Amino acid sequence: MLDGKKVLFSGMQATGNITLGNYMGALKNWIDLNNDDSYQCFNCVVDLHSLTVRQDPAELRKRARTLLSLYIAAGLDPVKNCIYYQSHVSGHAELSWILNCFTYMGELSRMTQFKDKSAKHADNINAGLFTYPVLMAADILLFQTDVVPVGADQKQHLEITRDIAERFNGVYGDVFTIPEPYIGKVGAKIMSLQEPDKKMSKSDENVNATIYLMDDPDTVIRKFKRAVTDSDNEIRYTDEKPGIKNLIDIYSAVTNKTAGEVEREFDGKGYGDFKLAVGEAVNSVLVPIHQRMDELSKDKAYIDGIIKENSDKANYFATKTLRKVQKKIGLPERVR
Ligand code: ATP
Ligand code: LTN
Repeated sequence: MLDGKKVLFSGMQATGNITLGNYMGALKNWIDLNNDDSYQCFNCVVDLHSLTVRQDPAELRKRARTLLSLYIAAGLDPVKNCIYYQSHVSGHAELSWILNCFTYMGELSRMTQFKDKSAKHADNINAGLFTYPVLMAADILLFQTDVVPVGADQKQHLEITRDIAERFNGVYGDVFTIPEPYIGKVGAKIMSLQEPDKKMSKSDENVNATIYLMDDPDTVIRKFKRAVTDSDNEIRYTDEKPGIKNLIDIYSAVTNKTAGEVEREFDGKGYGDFKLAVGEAVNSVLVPIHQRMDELSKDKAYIDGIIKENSDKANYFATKTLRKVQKKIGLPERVR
């Protein structure tokens, strides 16, 4: 708790272009949860995590700034929310080192994301890729976080975060708040438009598989028209029709309608009509974000101000937890 409010923490990597999956599984929930004012929110651009895959320096810097602006363009209020870069708060890396010493090799080697990413980047299986979940645990525990809104693929990382925190608290008393994941009911796992049994991913080589948040309206419509479905032309929410199920999920997430309501709305209509409706619904969300991004790109001073103010704020809270941890484990106190 912070100032009587629950703490919400979440982050996104500054790697690749943000997708509709990132928006529906994560960003949208950050915005919705903050609307009722009952949370103190920290929304981080986890640029240190991005380093686990080789990055072009100029590109990484640009993407990190675009992502931070996108948080605001999508509707996060930079006054209510602490929107900042992970690399501007050194406590993340410091706590991560300490937590590394409370994490077992065995538990890290069970992480499916590590297995997937090391298969994908076989030429660069670095130690950072392996300890990635420990840095994520540090992000979360540094702010005494109560709730972490993420997509379904991050559930395992939340579990290890809780295990590390409980292990630490077991030795030193109640130092860390034990966080809960928040995984939305709709949109927690948006699938590829081309291979609907695979998660929609930033790094998919087939650009038609992924809707990027910055795709223009015509591209969005074209990608939905080409989405892989099946041949029976019936709009029904079932695991046997993964392509249509995914499109219903996307439509539900945008319109707040249930799967049943969507089935009834499109009863008797064909896939062509439905795909067009999904594309138009998605565009109704994306177009205002594009307009706001355009405005923000012209206001460098405004974004700079947010970066400065929020990193000071995040540093203040992070340092509080870090000092407590350092004291508990026996590191020498600072002399003033
Ligand atoms: P990659 O696709 O390259 O593996 P990523 O998009 O999963 O990267 P992040 O940017 O760190 O990696 O993800 C940010 C957030 O978006 C996380 O909370 C994650 O769970 C969520 N997310 C990512 N893809 C999807 C998806 N297809 N559906 C729902 N949520 C998603
Ligand atoms: N691993 C996350 C990104 C991430 C994160 C966090 C999410 C890093 N630190 C802390 C929530 C809270 C991913 O989505 N790939």
